[in-house]
Amino acid sequence: MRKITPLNNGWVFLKADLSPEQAEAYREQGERVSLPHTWNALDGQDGGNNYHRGGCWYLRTLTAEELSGERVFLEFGAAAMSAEVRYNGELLCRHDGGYSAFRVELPKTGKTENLLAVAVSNEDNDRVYPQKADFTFYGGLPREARLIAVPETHFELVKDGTPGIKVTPVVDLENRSARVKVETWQTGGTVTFSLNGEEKRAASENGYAAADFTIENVRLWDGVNDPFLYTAKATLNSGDEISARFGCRVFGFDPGKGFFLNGRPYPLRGVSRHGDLKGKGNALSYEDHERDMAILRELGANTVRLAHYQHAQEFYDLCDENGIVVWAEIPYITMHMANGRENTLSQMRELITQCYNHPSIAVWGLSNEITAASAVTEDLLENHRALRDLCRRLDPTRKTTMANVFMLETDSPILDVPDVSSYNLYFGWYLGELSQNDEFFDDFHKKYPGRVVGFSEYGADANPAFHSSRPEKGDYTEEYQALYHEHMLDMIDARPYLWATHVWNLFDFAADGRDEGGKHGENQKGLVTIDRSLRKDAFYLYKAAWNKTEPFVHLCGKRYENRCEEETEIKIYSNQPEVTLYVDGTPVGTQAGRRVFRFRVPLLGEHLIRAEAGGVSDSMCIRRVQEPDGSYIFNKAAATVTNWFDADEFDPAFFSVQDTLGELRQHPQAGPIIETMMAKGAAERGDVADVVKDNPALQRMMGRMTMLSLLKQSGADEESIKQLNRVLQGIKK
Ligand code: GCB
Repeated sequence: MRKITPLNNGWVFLKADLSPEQAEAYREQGERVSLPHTWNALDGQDGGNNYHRGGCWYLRTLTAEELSGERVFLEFGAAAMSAEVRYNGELLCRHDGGYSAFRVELPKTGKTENLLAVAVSNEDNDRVYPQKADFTFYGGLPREARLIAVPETHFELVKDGTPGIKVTPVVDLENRSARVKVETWQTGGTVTFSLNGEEKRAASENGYAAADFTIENVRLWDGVNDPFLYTAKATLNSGDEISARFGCRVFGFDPGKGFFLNGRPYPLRGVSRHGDLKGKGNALSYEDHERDMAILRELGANTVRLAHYQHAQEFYDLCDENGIVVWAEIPYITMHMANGRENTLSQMRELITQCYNHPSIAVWGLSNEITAASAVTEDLLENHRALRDLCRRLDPTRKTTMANVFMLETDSPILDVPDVSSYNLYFGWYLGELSQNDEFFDDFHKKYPGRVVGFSEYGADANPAFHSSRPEKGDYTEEYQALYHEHMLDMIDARPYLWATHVWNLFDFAADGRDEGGKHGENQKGLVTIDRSLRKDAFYLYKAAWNKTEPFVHLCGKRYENRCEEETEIKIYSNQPEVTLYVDGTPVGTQAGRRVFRFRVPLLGEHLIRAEAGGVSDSMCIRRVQEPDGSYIFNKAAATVTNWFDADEFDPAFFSVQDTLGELRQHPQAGPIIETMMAKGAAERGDVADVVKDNPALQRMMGRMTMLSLLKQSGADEESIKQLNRVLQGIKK
């Protein structure tokens, strides 16, 4: 029998980069903590990009009682980012990579008290990913730790954090049967395998044993419809026993028709998730994971991209149980490091070894936006090929993919590396117009009809404190985020060949380097806030599209109470075919439609608005005010610029900031003015501007943006915009 002893309590934490001797000496002065723990729960979420990145120590005494058993192994669910484990002063192991599990055997000492001292560091370096990315690199022991005591003859525990058992089902859809291979690794002995009421025995040979089973009338793991799980068990005559849940399913990819589950089209439509939470960092409890899954289910998504690293096993388990198809990946992100190849390979080995049995996982992600801050060099290509080949060797049953940054040219050789492609596009948020997303995929699909392509990221930041009746890109309003996603949903609906689409992101998450949209240290592209307390309007748009089980109706703009207009738009999201609107108790109209319902309502004073659909209702209170409510506006300078242009203060026969960069550049007089200005801007913006400058795709795209929107995006103030406009108004078209 195995004995599992949780080691979550009784740790001492020292927030200092000490020598092992010092750590032991200062032990009494440390802080008492329990796991999961991160030292960046607060400073990693408050902005300023100044959270503690360095070495710290965790110490704990292991008693003879805890250590009882023939062979005892220590397990960490994760140690972020690098760790050295010492036991009674002796170095037992090192581990690089902050998101995967690892185990090490504890030598027998015979002592009643044994000191476990773990040095953990999230200090920056040029070897271990991630080093450059848009999220906080929390340091600590953010998952559980355990002791696993096993008999002398036992299943493998150490190699790449393996569960010791590997289950490979091959499904024959026509005959409704599955052949299942169960493999184990152990120190010796005879293994008894059991599955679906059948038992088979195999002697361990060179530490390996396997058995084949056939399941007739197999019940499929059928996504959200019926995520049925089987269990395979392996027992050694010594009494050591392990098991793995698995599912029988067939994933398919078609360049023209998208994703298939069990032989039928099953468009993957969902969201990405980062594993952190307000005030807790990435030290999440099981209840936190469960709540995230409940929100994902409420939304009605059938897929999740678990970005940008290996998530907790509990969450993959929840995906298995709930039928959510998963994109799993390693943190090979943003910037390729010449010294990082070994680490990408070890993180991928661990991801696949530890997650292989999860039926929910469909693809292994090689990297994310790796060319955002790196050129496509031979070294980078080789690194990707090595990763892909490793994936194929360890898991020939699954496809590889990668998330490309939008400025990567579609004929780049890197697109040939993974089995299926995917792009992250932010047209309509960082750059460009919404319709450029549509065009991008149309062009890609036309040019590469044989390539499977997906949409791995898209999103727009929204701070639910900000509102506008005339939402626009860059204003951080809840209304612009909603409009943005309305466009994207339609765009995606019209392109069923997209094998998967993932909203960036289900939740706001910590990115300590960010300071924007009225929040410090947060990326606000979530459909739900980082504390999970508030679902933004856009959340309900997706719920209207995806949730087929729970009738609901949602009034948008609940937080936009004070409105300075004679007539206002009342927008409703619902998964019902018909919606009725009531103002102050009186029905004002019924509309048939799909997802989005819009009504115009005169605003006289304070009004109680209620929407009813399919037996459910939602209500809110809004009121007419004389002056715009300043607390709703984030970028006050940009807001006045818009008003100023509304007054038509320009002569269309002459150039203005309303013209596109492309048009202005072509004119002999306007062109040089704009070039000088852009060069100055680029010099101030460093790296990113350099990438933009050298990228023809980006240049083409920017050429189609108006000067005004480029200026606003770069944060130009009202006076400089007016100044340029005055100059341009002096140049005849
Ligand atoms: C991306 C990255 C993601 C960022 C996101 C953003 O493309 O892959 O990590 O958080 O953009 O919000 O800018």
